[in-house]
Amino acid sequence: MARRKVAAAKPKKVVKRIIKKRSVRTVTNRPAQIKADPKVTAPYNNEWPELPPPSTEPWGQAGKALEGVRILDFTHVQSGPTCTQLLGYMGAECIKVERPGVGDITRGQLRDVKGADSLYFTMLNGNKRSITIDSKHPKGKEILERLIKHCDVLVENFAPGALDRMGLTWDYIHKTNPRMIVASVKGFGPGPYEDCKVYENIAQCAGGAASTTGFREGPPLVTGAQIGDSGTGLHLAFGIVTALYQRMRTGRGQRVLCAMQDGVLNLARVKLRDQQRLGHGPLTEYSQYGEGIPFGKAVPRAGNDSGGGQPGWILKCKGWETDPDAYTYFITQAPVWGAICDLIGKPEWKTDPDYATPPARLPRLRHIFNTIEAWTTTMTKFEVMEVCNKHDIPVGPILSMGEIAEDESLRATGTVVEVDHPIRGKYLTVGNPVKMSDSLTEVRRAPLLGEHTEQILTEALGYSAEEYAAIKASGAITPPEKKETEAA
Ligand code: CAO
Repeated sequence: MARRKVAAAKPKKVVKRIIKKRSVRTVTNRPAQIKADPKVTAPYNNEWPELPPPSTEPWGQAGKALEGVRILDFTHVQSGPTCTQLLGYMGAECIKVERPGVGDITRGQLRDVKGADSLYFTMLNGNKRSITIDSKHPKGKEILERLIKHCDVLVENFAPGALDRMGLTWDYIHKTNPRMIVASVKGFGPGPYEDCKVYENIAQCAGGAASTTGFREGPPLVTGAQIGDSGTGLHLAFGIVTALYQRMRTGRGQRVLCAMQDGVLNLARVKLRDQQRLGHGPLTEYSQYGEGIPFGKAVPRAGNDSGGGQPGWILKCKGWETDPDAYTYFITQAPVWGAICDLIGKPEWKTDPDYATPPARLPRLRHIFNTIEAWTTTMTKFEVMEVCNKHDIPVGPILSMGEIAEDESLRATGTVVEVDHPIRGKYLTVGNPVKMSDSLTEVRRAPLLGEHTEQILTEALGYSAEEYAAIKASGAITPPEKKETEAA
């Protein structure tokens, strides 16, 4: 709106140029009939007349963001399931296909309650229905064909080539349903490693995160945040939603590929930034610089140094001797340096040329943080937070998972959600980290193996009761009969 007003105030020639420039950037693929109607004076961008008028429903009651989108969820372990769970949180209908009798391998991994699906599985597969299908059985293939026609997106993270070996090649899928989007997570993109199987930590290593994590004197470290799996799942979800948006114009699906190496590198991009900066001199904000230790050819591990331009470090707080998480992250942000000096009892540092400016402080960071730590150890991490916040000093307590599980505000916002499960009972899961004012998230428990097989076959895919009975008898949706010796 504001941009339009500015354009209207300019002389005609200039206006023309602005419109031309803008159309090149945003309107390239728009069908010819979609043109702004000069008669329409609605106070919104009316270059999209195919959109309905703005809803007058109360916020949150106009449906969910991805309502109507059907996902054929062929995912397992972590990366793929994170992606489809997020789409499910946004309102997409997720049909999870699992191998009869076996299911997603994580159902049985790291089990804490005997006979119940693990938290590994239940925390990654909420808001989905489960159907068991043997994808290599002829009848199973027939059901999958119906599912491909029924759904909008197929999401998978099998080992390279596994989907093709099931007969579900891109050509076959595209021919069967040209609107279908096929989204995949693989360990590596095309290249020397494309056929490799990959798990989380391999991706953290190959994506550059591990070599830049940890302490200089120690080995490379992986992080607890699952940036390879959940991080790539998140990237894939973004790709899928974008492909759905493009499909509105083109009418056709496309392939979306997220390699875990690429996803990790995307999250570690500031380290590739530093790699290039190294060519122009030492990385002055790294503590190593202040300690007079020369840099090598590649970005070193920087311990708890802040990744940005404002130096930071993890400091002990009261109780650190017995509580492994009694620490705070402390950032000596330049604009609040004066307040920091006053709080820690060093007002003279505000004018001392050795401490007054950020460049002067760089070679003394270790001493500065030791001095601040002498102050933070007199308070708990929460007291440090309270005192510093009053002065706009950026600090953050190191929260343990125990503290996060109990955090009332995270529960209130739906970031941590308690879910009830028929076998394991109540468990905590992470809800939707993305909050939308008009698409509210309901978190539903993970399905039991094959819980919705009959429902999906008969209600969604239209098989009659007789056909369902025949499918069941064929062995396509049930575990293979155990041989006598196996059963014994
Ligand atoms: N019916 C019949 N067969 C099925 C089936 C079904 N419903 N679902 C799966 N299968 C089969 C597959 O077709 C495959 O068989 P073939 O190898 O004979 O073609 C087989 O099960 C195993 O699939 P897989 O190779 O993907 O599984 P794996 O346990 O050996 O490997 C993993 C797991 C994660 C290493 C691999 O899938 C992978 O590299 N995926 C891509 C990267 C990724 O997502 N990694 C992150 C995982 S989370 O840490």
